[in-house]
Amino acid sequence: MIDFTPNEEQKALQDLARKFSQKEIAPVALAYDKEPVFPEEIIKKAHAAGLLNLTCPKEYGGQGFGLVTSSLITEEMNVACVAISGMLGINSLACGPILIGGTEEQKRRFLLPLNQAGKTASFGLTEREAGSDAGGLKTRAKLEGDHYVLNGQKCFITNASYAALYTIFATIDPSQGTKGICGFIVPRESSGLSIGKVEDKMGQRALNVAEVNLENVIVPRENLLGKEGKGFKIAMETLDEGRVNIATCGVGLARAAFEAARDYAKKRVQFGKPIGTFQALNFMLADMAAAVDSARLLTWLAGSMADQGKRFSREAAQAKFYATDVAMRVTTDAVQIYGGYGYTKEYAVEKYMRDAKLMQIYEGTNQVNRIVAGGALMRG
Ligand code: COS
Repeated sequence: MIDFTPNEEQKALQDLARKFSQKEIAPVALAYDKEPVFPEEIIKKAHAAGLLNLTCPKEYGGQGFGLVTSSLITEEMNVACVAISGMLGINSLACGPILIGGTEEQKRRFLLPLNQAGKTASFGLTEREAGSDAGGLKTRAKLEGDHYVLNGQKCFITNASYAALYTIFATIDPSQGTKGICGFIVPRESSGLSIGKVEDKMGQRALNVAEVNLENVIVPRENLLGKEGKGFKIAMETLDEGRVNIATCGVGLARAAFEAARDYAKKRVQFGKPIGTFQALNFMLADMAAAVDSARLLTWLAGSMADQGKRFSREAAQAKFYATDVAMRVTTDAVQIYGGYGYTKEYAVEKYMRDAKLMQIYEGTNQVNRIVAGGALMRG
């Protein structure tokens, strides 16, 4: 029997997340969009409410939830604001490499204090010349005695300005391609690490995205994740989970846009009738609702495979590209249903549409995610 009904614990968590996000996030979402600042107070409150580090095991200071439960919670947060929720959820991506490739000692030493203090981290893979082609990264790591020396630059790094630690990917030998890549835990206070340009973005404006400069950064040998050359696989496995999270963000955002458009279409009267009763718009709303529901089901499928310990790269990739394409389409349709008002800053739907665009680009463009899903189909 297949049951899509959340259990009692999941319902309580969903309810907690809904109440939290409607009280703490939704009222300030537009203000943060206008004037982006680090949502420190919201992070503190989310930490106190048990809404941070959802999938990190309890022994390392997380909540120990599976990906499906995490998705139920995260959807509620993203209905309120994807950018602020992105800042709250960043540790699942940033700390993923430590959970996947780290030793017990590394997990206790780095994750426990970070999570207990409610601090945030960053995931450093992307570079100017290595975006979709992550295996072509140029940041160098050179072993010198008991430490590595890192040199290079990372770009488009979420939460870079505020992270307490970074998981950084660098190569010990570019001629080895993906097999030369290593993952490192780099604390913020490491000398030679500095933050470069902060991006001024079209949407998701409260999501801090910046460059990280690495100039002769000394990283102790014990901060290497796994063995030398295993970094690329660690990064890819981290992105599998990250893509389920982004799919969830897409579902949350699409739901917010659909609900706003539906409510508006019930109230807005033209030609003597609510506009939602005209078939042209009524069919649009029906398509939007079906798209949100189907994106959610694909996301839960990927999450449930992960929770069962199965390989879920294909399902994660297809959920990511599908749900975020849905978010783009549904937010665009929401603006259309609002008409001229939808294009103004008076209503949230114009923010939704700007926020949606980034989702089709980050954690692997939707074209790259189709490569991942399509490749798996041909192999499998
Ligand atoms: N899990 C485990 N291993 C994986 C994996 C995964 N999800 N994906 C790839 N690998 C392994 C492959 O099996 C291969 O191993 P072997 O060499 O032992 O056979 C190795 O990693 C290299 O894989 P591949 O040949 O597919 O690498 P490519 O250089 O062709 O890159 C893509 C593949 C394009 C999928 C990858 O570079 C990618 O995901 N790019 C986008 C990066 C991204 O999402 N950036 C966003 C950063 S956060 S905003």
